[in-house]
Amino acid sequence: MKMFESIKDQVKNAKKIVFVTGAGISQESGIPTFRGKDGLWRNYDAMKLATIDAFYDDPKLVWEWYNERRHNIFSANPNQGHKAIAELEKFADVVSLTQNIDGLHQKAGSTKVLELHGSIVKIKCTVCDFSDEIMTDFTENPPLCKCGSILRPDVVWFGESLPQDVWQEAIIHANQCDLMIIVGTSLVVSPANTLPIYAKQNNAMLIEINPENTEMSSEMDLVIRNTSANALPEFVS
Ligand code: BJW
Ligand code: ZN
Repeated sequence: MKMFESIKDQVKNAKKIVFVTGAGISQESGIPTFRGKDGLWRNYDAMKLATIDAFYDDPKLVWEWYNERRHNIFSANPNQGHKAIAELEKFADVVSLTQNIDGLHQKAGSTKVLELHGSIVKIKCTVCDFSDEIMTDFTENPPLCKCGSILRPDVVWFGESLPQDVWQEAIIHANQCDLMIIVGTSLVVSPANTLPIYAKQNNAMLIEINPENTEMSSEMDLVIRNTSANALPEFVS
């Protein structure tokens, strides 16, 4: 197919490729997205649960949400989309900037992954500087730190800053790339949705892979209206 030949050429000729990924890339691994019909959990709006206020109002409820998601994520496998990106990393300069906390890029074999919004396995204390990784469930909800304060998932909620070192590094990669491929994100959440703007400043080509229109579809050089597990393998085949 001619269209895919030209994409393959773009990929082959690119000096540095940056992927910006969101929940949609893991949808075909059975992990729900945040918005649209998927964005409900027990009738709660996922967007309202992903805030520090929701956590302090009802930490038990927010922990139940993360516990369920952690179970789902641990039993999930990377799909053809994650695998294609990992494959591409073997023969091109590829960095993945992900908003996802599910670790599926790494599980697929990607090694250059920056997690902008934290990770489902990480926890930290709401008061002291304790942090850790969890592989099994806590016996108590909400779990408590040795200092007596409540532990929280080490993820980035609305109104919170992204980890500054990770964010600064992400901007550098976005500034340097000549091809940015934006996959499975609605691009409504800042500051992650500014990454394509940094790339554009370097005259990078922007490709979007998403079955639906997004906030920035009109800014893209090319839009592929397909799912990521269908579209991404074409980039490496
Ligand atoms: C497929 C597919 C398939 C489906 N294949 N595609 C007013 C008050 C306070 C703050 C703000 C405000 N106005 C703006 C802000 C800033 C705020 C923000 O952007 N809000 C907007 C919603 C308006 N941002 C922040 O607060 C950020 N911090 C910040 O700005 O710090 C500075 C600051 C400090 C203090 C005050 C104000 C600013 C932090 C944002 C943190 C976002 N956190 C979450 C939760 C992470 C942890 C967790 O996972 O639980 O991150 S929310 C959620 O949204 C999650 C996601 O990473 C993120 C993005 O969602 P994503 O990935 O795009 O998913 P969806 O569901 O939206 O889209 C899926 C897409 O996939 C769709 O397009 C589908 O079509 C597509 N798709 N199947 C390919 N098979
Ligand atoms: Zn503590």
